Amino acid sequence: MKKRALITGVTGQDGSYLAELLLAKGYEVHGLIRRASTFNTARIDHLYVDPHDPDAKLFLHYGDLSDGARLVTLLASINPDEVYNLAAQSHVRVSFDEPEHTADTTGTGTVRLLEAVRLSGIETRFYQASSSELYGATPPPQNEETRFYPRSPYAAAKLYSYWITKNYREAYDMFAVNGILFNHESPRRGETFVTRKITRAVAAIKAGRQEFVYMGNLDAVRDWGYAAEYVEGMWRMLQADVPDDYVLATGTGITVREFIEISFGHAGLNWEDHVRFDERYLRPTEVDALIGDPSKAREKLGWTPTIDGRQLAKIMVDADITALEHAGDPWIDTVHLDSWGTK
Ligand code: NAP
Ligand code: F7E
Repeated sequence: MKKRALITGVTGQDGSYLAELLLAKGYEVHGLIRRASTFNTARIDHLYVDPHDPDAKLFLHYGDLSDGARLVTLLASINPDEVYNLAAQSHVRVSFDEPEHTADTTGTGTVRLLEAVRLSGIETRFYQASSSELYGATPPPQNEETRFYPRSPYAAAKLYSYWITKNYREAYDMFAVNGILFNHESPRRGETFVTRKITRAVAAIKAGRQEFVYMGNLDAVRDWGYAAEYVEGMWRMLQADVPDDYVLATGTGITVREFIEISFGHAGLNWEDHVRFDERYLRPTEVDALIGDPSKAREKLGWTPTIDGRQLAKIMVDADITALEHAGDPWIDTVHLDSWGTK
């Protein structure tokens, strides 16, 4: 029997890789998309087949995590075997500017979706996109037992989502799990997250289109992994015999400065000639260091990442240089699932 999945946030970085993975596994995939005045489906356009085509396996539905009634009717009509809640206002710095909106989508949105599962009466497995930001001020290494100490409106909203997911598991015997994912990146990463901001700047500087890039705190340490590998971990969590929460991380941390050095160096540039400081990129409260311990996922799910931040910097620089050379092509992705570890 073909399985059916619903992905919220299907137009995002992770949603696009997860849709690819599930389609490759033979799933029928449904994605929630937001109505916008311009198209917002660039990351999944290569997967889309006209729904009139009998081979169509990806179906998109308008909806929003702020609209609970819509979520109930959608879930009842799709009746998915698996629900992946990836939708969120996911930018930490932006969450300080829009705390209430962030609480509504990144926090309350999760309980709307869980309630929609419960009220529609369907039997489904539920994945919640939790985050290493939950650990915030607690020093590394961080694992499933580490104390949470959120340091932003984003992290506080994700903390609510973490606990409400656990509560629905215990209260209603739902197969509902939290994937506590450390930063994961790719050539599809949103352009304002630090890695992609850096690698796009490197490509533009290399091409002579830009001279400087303005950055905030270069001392922050992050455990950067590769998004295509992390969606495999999400899927594995929903295939387990019992619902549980897992950390996904590489176990290796580097500073923003080192990511910059590697990225510029890979393109034959000296970063100190091009990187300038702008305090607007600082956060009112910063998360100094996140380095995850993925032992539990390795032992119980057999999940092992192969690409760390140093390799990612080079993969992303190459992809952005190629994208710029082919400017006009909306989406150039040099890294696919079948080439893990080869770049
Ligand atoms: P992303 O690229 O920012 O994608 C977010 C997705 O959520 C987009 O599809 C966006 O739609 C959608 N969305 C935002 N608000 C929505 C709303 N109110 N209703 C419906 N959809 C909405 O994020 P990502 O990097 O793929 O991350 C996926 C999830 O994992 C997020 O929940 C994020 O917080 C979490 N997470 C990410 C990381 C990481 O390092 N990437 C680590 C830990 C946890 P539009 O395309 O229309 O904007
Ligand atoms: O910042 C520093 C910044 O915005 C990383 C989200 O996916 O991962 C992500 O959150 C670090 C921070 O990601 C700039 O201060 C310096 O210390 O790429 P980021 P994030 O805040 O770690 C977690 C796990 C999530 O769950 C989130 O959804 O880089 N930094 N200068 C900068 N950051 C940005 N964005 N821009 C700068 O110019």
